[in-house]
Amino acid sequence: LKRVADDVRCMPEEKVPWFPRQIKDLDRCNMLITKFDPDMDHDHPGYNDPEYRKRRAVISELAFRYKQGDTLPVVEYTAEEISTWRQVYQQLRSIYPSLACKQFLDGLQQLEKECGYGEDRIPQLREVSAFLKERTGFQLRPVAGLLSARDFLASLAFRVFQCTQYIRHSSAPMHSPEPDCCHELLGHIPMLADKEFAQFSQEIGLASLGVSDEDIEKLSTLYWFTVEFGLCKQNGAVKAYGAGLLSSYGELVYALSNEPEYKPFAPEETAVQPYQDQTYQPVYFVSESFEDAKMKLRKYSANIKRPFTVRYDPFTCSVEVLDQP
Ligand code: HBI
Ligand code: FE
Repeated sequence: LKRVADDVRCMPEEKVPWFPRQIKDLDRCNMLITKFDPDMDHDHPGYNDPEYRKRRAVISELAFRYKQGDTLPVVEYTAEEISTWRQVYQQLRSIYPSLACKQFLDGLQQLEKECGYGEDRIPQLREVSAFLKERTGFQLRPVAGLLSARDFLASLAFRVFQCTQYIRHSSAPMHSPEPDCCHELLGHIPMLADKEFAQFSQEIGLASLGVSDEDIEKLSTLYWFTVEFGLCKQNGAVKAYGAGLLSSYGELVYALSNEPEYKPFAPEETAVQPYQDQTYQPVYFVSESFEDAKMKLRKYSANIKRPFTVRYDPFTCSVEVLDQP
């Protein structure tokens, strides 16, 4: 059953999908997709490990109980989990300087200096969220796994990043079929500390509020080829800024190897490009800069059909809904 906005002003026969108006409403943006869940997916590396699945259930429970405004739960990671983190951190850290974009390297360096990032411990969401809040106003909330694209994108409109807190199975430290804390903390967080990128992320979120399923699919594809797998030009070289790349040693090297196809980022085309969530991408989109990507996205979003416009009010952390002029 579709949730329908009760007080969005529009033609009587037009039904606008429900969307959050206040940051508190994000407590309702919790629709999980079980596609890569270790309890459901037979190919998940943790499927045959009851201990791992028990651990995941404990950490999921923290996310299920969380309400907007609560202090973020702390997880005491085990020696085995920290060992997995160490392997991922060491391997990726060594290739970042040559392959990651400047904004990412700056963010990571600050996190290492001021937020306890390093190979010896897994950073806690609570301290990372406080760090981001000071830099770009982004904050984290814990989530138990993959969310529906609509709910995930909606939270970005409020500068809230829904962040998993469990770690991948120790048998496969270099690959995870689903987002985990390595992906979030190494891939996403350093980028969310950049003002321009934070704004880009929020604008995708705002563009998604109340749009049709077809437009959600397109925005979700745009998100995929930018925030997750984006490349950008920097001083004449191409660098990675997508979190899916910056949290996967294999795909990061591959993406910048000249083997795949490269296309210039162009939202109309990017939004309908089929993508891969099981293997490496056959094609990557290259932005001229974040500024340029943001401008192009803005132009694209302005053309999405919606019987109203939205504006974010940072003082009340709420979305104002205005009639189309
Ligand atoms: N859910 N927890 C979580 N993390 C993501 O990065 C994520 C998601 N759901 C959908 C999604 N990403 C993207 O594939 C886009 O569809 C928004
Ligand atoms: Fe991600």
